[in-house]
Amino acid sequence: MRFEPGRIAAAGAGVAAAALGAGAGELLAAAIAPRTSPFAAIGSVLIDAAPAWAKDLAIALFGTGDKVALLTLIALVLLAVAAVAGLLQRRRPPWGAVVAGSLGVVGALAAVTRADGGVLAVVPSLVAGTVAAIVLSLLLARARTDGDGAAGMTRRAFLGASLASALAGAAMIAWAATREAGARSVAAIRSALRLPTPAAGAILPPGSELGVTGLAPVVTPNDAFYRIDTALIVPEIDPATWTLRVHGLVQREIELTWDDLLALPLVERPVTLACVSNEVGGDLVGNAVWLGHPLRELLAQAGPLPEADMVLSRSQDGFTAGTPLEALTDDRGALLAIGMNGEPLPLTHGFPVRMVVPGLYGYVSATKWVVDLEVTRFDRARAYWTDRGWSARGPIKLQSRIDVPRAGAVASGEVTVAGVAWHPHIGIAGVEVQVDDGPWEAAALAVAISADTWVQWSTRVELGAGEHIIRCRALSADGSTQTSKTAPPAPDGATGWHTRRITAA
Ligand SMILES: Nc1nc2c(c(=O)[nH]1)N[C@H]1C(S)=C(S)[C@@H](COP(=O)(O)O)O[C@H]1N2
Ligand SMILES: [Mo]
Repeated sequence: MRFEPGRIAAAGAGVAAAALGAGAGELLAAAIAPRTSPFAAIGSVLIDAAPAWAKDLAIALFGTGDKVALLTLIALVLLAVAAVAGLLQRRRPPWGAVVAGSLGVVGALAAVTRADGGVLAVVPSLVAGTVAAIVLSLLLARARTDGDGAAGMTRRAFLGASLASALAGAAMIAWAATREAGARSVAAIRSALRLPTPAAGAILPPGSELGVTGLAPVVTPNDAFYRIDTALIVPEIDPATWTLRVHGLVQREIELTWDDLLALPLVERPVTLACVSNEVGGDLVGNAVWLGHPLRELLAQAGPLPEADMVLSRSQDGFTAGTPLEALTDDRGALLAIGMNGEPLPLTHGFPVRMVVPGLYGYVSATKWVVDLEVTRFDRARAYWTDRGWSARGPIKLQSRIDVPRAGAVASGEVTVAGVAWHPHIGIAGVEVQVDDGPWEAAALAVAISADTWVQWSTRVELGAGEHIIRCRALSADGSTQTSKTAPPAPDGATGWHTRRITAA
């Protein structure tokens, strides 16, 4: 008997067809190039189009799981649209198939707009849409009026075909995802790399690490270092194919290969990196020992023209940052970095090459996977985040944070209060701590590694039983005191005093 699918069956057929289409698309993307994945293309477009508040919300809600959350959201929207396509195809063929097919067009459009897209990037999405449209029309094919209904299916065949499509689609997506995670050829190249030993190794002075339990270590291990970027799929760049072009307002263009870079003098410098999105008390800040070639020397080779005042750095995946030329040519030691804490840069932190500029927030300076430096002017070029309302200049603001004790209960009596303070490129002169509304008392500072790094601090306070409020504020080497005035991260960095509410028992 020919089966007339009801609404639920039709919606299910839509989902099954979309799953098979998506599976075919992801499979093909895995075969052509991971960066042509329809999901990733749509996700990347959404990330770039999202307003700042949505980005902040996603980071607040999901932290570094924000990307998984986004992919899940896209999958859910896709499933909903697919179910609607199924319903539509049942009532008004071929419009359901048209909707299913147009999902592929959306993916293809997203893919071509990517900086690293290329023409081939549309193929997986178009195939996905075509497969979904065909499978949906086949599943919901109506009996031809001139025949005996042979074009239709029995209930058993319909359910079997739908289930098989859905399972095959899911299996292909899973295969593509594990392949993406498993191939990791660039990860293997990275593991095998041995970086040259720098002429000037970084020296961590004794006394820079206080060793207080619960206090952020003075050098942040790579796997604990915060990660912020717009890359849904981490760029995988083989150093053998990496080049950096230095061009624009320069006397001589430069094209640098990985081997060229390794042959240049390398230095090691501890530098604290901070994200402009870091809330007061937040952990989007870390300190690492970076190995690299001074950008100042590289730019001197190129010879910036007198009218230049900005360097627009570009990553392989199209992110841009606009850095004041002066910050790259003065004596602060901005680096074209290849190493982080004695290892090649981790893939998520910019492998093989990134920028590190003491004193500037990451969004205006710390381009990961960097492939292009255009010497230009602030009145001519705009960068990724300045285009989205963030300040064009991004000096890191004076900040301090209490790490110990964390919010909650402590035993009353003498209590250790400890944290970190930073004003990169300027330096920290002191930290003061206040309990309830008492006087500000100076905390003891650890030995500073340099003005470019954060400094640990620690003190002991007397807490009687009951509720207490502990505040800290940093004193800068420039004579200023951390402001109590609160400001949100946008457009140029949060301010205010970090406060912990503690109950002593
Ligand atoms: N290619 C690329 N580089 C980037 C970004 C990005 O989105 N893409 N984000 C910047 C921002 S906002 C910050 S705070 C730092 C973070 O560097 P990390 O992830 O190594 O901590 O990278 C910067 N470099
Ligand atoms: Mo950032």
